[in-house]
Amino acid sequence: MDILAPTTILDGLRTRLLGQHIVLYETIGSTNAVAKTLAQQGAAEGTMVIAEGQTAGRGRLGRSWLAPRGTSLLFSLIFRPDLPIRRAQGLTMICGLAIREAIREVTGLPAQLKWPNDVMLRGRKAGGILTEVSSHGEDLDYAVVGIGLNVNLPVNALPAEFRATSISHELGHAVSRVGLLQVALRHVEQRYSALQDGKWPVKDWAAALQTLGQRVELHTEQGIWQGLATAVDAEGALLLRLDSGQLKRVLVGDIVPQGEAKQHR
Ligand code: BT5
Repeated sequence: MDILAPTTILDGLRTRLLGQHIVLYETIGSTNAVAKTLAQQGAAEGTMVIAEGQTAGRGRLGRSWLAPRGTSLLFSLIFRPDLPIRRAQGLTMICGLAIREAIREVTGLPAQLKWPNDVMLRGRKAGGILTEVSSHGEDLDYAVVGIGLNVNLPVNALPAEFRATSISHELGHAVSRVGLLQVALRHVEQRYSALQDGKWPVKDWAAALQTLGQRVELHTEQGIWQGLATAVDAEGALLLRLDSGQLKRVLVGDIVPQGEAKQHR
């Protein structure tokens, strides 16, 4: 098992901003919760909170993120972007794209993304992204993007109904979490600086989504719909063509390939 330590992470990191200030825990409730507190207290953009284990790792909509200690990358980044709040999904997009690129670069595995926030390997979930924001009126004050990635994790350590996988499971051997993290942070930084220069990532994101063009079942708090996932709009909402022909726009939900719906939750 490789050990996460600020000195080894900083050694060869080669970013200007991201991860230059590291707050590391052996075990913490949730790195997102800590990062939000630090952001409220004025922590610098690029600050990274990272942990070997979490006791209250969170997903979206009150769900949990599970990761046996020492097996995963569990980290949260603080951003202070010049963006309206309705564009916050752009941060989820760039981080998803960067993680996908890092996995491809370091392992050669053809990682994909799944709308809205999953990192996928061979059709199974290997990682998730949780973006939490604080705003001043229409504008973002700060955003915390939390990333959980199953790196060196035996798949049977997680409940079967998660339909999860990990990098080591797909590769057949362990990889260096520090090396993967460094590459990921470099890619996030490149994409973040493009975003700050006004390059909106939705086109790249849509191209990386395995979801588009599939018939899916979409679960939302308002109900369940079936249809064809046709596109995403600029804000990252999914456009679903219902069987009735109506086009439905959804910002928050979970999408499951048809036939797998019952195993999902
Ligand atoms: C997510 O939520 O996928 C976002 C997960 C973000 C976790 C990171 S870890 C570092 C940072 N600090 C935090 O506290 N959180 C972030 P969602 O789309 O709601 O998916 C959650 C669902 O994924 C759960 O209900 C399970 O079904 C499944 N799940 C939980 N742990 C998993 C794992 N290790 N691998 C694959 N699936 C998992």
